[in-house]
Amino acid sequence: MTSARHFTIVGAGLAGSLLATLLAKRGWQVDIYERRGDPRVAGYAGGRSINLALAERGLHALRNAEAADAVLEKAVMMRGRMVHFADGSQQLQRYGRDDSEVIWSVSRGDLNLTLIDAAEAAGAKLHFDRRLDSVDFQARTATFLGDGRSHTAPFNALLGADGAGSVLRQQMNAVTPIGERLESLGHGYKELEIPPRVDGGFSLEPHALHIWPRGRYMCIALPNDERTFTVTLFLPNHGKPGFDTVQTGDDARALFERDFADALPLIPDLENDFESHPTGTLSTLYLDRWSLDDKAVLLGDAAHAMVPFHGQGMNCAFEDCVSLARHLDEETDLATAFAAFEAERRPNALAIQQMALENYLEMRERVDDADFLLQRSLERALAERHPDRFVPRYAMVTFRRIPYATALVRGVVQRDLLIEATRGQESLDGIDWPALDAAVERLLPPLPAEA
Ligand code: FAD
Ligand code: E1W
Repeated sequence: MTSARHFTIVGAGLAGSLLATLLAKRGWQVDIYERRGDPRVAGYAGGRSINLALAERGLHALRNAEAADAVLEKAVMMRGRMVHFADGSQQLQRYGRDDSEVIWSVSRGDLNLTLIDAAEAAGAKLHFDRRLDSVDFQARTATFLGDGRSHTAPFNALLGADGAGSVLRQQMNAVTPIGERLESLGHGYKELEIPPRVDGGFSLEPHALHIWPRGRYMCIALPNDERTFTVTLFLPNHGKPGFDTVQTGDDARALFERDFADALPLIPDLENDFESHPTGTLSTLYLDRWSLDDKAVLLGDAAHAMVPFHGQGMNCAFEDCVSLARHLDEETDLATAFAAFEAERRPNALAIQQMALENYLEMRERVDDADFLLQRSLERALAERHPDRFVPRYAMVTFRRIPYATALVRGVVQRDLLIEATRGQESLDGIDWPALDAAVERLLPPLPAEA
């Protein structure tokens, strides 16, 4: 591909700043417009520490941008989920086989700062306090608002990394319908903080993602490198409990006293956190089309926002960036590159959106269920007997880079095998191993090794 290329990226969030780095490193001209102020000057908008789980797909994309080491320096390793049962007991359920199969808790603000620095160092031109307001696709101009006035800039191609509420998406849809469908989950979330202990240490096991599953709802907590945890309470919008009945700090305390008693003493500002932090909404966004000929393409949450229960929204957005950069390398014209990107990524986005929805049910009501635990123990046994064929779905999503759509299909085959083989069993003693091994070899071709 020629080097006389110019891209205008909308949004310097996680995907936008990584994409800017990847494209600028190819010697292309990149302008990136961000609604918020420069976080290096103003501090990261929001201020609170919010963290995200970074897994292999995201890490691999960061390696591509030579940003992985800087990110891992401040990350906290999470080896498994620590399940906090209603009776107060806890259990660490390892995610992977060993410490090569772990996930990382990273601060959203720090990560964004690192990527903005990387984009600038690679040669991208950053424009802060510039909110995309409208696009004239005919004239190829985009109008941004900021500093109390409007700024119109010509563009060659617009790359939309402006998040779930994408203005670029709305502007594209106004000229050619892109089949937008927003499916609300009917549950929301609230973030709360666990400070360090008085001696400065972590208040909970640091190397785990903590989960308090409670049937229709749950809490999770991820560690921050400054020894705090960010707790996220997920609740239905309506019901008992629900955000319509749990409204005040006192209501929240009563809920925690009843259902999250071991977490309550760790959250000293529960009432204030609950009342002062906004309640987040959760939805899945489906689009029929992500691109508009050679003029614009969407990626990340702007194209496929998902519910957060697999911890893959950012990981998937980062994978989008690597894919788009590769298609721009490989195809000679932009329209073909955008179409090829969309054809590759849309089925995979759909697959992880579905798996993320399924994981909410699994997290909140199944991690403490006996049938489920027996299936998981058979799953571990089969994974050991057939390491190249039987890879648990969670591991395919989290520790591998095979397409999400492949993980979804193989996951269905594996789940059916597990259900069938454990039907009526109380332990693994009665398993017909030769028959099961034969079924695995028949139904699950070996997965290719990953470089
Ligand atoms: P964003 O990060 O939202 O970035 C969009 C950027 O565009 C922002 O900087 C915004 O200011 C800017 N912008 C918006 N509008 C305009 C405009 N009009 N003009 C200019 N700029 C604009 N993912 C994981 O992988 N792991 C997790 O553990 C995880 N946990 C999550 C927990 C919760 C509660 C939620 C809600 C999400 C979680 N996610 C997680 C998902 C993850 O946050 C998103 O998938 C990810 O942020 C998407 O990146 P993005 O760059 O597409 O969008
Ligand atoms: C992860 C917000 C969030 C982020 C996550 C995960 C979960 C539950 C949530 C999925 C998981 C890391 N998960 N954890 N344990 N089993 N599945 O793996 O990111 Cl709610």
